[in-house]
Amino acid sequence: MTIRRRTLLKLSALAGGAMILPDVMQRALAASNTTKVRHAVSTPEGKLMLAVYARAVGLMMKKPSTDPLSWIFQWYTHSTPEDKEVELQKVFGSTSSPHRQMAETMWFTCEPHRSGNSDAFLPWHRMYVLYLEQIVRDVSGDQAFTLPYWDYVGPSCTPAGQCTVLPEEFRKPNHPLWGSLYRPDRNPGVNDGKPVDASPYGSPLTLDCMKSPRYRESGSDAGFCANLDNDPHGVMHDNVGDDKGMGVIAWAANDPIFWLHHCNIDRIWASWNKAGGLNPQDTPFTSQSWTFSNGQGLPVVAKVSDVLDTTTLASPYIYDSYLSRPAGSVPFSKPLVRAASVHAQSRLSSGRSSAIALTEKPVKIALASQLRSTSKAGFGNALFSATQGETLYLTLSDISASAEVGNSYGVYLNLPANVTPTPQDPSFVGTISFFGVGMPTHGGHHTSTRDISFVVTDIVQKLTDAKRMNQEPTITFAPIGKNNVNAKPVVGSVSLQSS
Ligand SMILES: [Cu+2]
Repeated sequence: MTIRRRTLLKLSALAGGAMILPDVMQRALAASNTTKVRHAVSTPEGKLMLAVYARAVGLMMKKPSTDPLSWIFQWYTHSTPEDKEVELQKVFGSTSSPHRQMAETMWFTCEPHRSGNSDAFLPWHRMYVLYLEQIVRDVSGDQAFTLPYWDYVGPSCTPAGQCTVLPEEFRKPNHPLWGSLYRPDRNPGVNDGKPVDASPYGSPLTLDCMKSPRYRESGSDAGFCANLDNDPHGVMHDNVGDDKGMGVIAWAANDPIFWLHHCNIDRIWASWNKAGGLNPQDTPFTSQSWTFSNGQGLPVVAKVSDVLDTTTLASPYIYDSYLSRPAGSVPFSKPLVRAASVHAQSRLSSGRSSAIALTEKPVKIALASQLRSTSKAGFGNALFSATQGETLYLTLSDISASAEVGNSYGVYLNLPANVTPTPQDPSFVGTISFFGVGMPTHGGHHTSTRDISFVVTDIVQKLTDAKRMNQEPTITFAPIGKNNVNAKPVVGSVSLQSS
């Protein structure tokens, strides 16, 4: 103590009377609003945080469901397993209380999936994770806690081949500490340590969403937010959970891995911003707000404009590492997309609708184009000479379902008839996740649709070189895992465009 006081006096003298505190003391004084660091769960720091999380989850699971700090209350904030009114009645009966009022306001507010307000996907989940993190701090009594993230994609994903294995702490049902992180409702093999992206239940996780230069849909590009919502977000949900777990909206947030997954989704957003991606600034977007519970169980209203930058929040945070955009990314500097020139499009067949119904078997459709390919050059070369170095997009619009599908579909370009669809095939383009598509909205039967896009310039080049692009293209949709046959998954339209 003496030493510290002396140091302080000396520093004050040096600064000519101005108060300068040694770093240690400054940090102590500013503890409440110091920038905190979120760590990968695979690091020693991340493991320490995971132990705090596991203890807090166990405590939250013991709290009554009427308590905003309980596990169920937080899970239901995302979505209720049954109709919201039914669940409110089950938990609160017909009595009115401040907590019931909070539940009425907060439950089932996963805005993007509930209403189809897809731009809100990232800010709503940033808030959801942020307040859960505060609750864990208060429930555990550890104010230094930060939520670890599951680093399952990208070059920092380590150890190679193992980073898509569900961390072992989530797979120990009878362990006194880690048991709270276990859930049985996961796809076959996931709780045995099989990589979640492996066939037949899993699909590859990518950072292809970061190739998008805009947050929102723009021309042929469905935008960073919608593409991220699909892959790796939705694909990971489908990879991990079954229809009483991560695979469907209603149950997803009951699995403790949900939060580490969404922490990584938040990191991908922060990484895209760091690389130069701009968030929308219009008032209809930035003024949206939702209610959450703080660490004391009191309601707080969070506004989108407050959470667009993690470093300027009331409780700022950064990540221990960020991701770079993958090869083939569309430059941010590229001017806003003009009316895209359409080169191939799924054509109305004899019926009135061009919608493509997906089934439990692979479905193949042909794209029709006005582009005339000479037999010598082939379609691929004709396409390249017509588009002159522009980016080629495969855009899937109006993806819908009449109920939650519970799995994904692999998308293939010009897959030869005799070839079995696997993600290792050069025709593999990416994955459509139906996570969150086909969920009935609260109080109604409306289902939201989704648009997604893939940058396919490199794939078209590879297929052209391999002479797989000689004819007008075909698209194959192959199911991954087991789907809900009653869900009627549909892709409204498909187009291959340049912009
Ligand atoms: Cu999610």
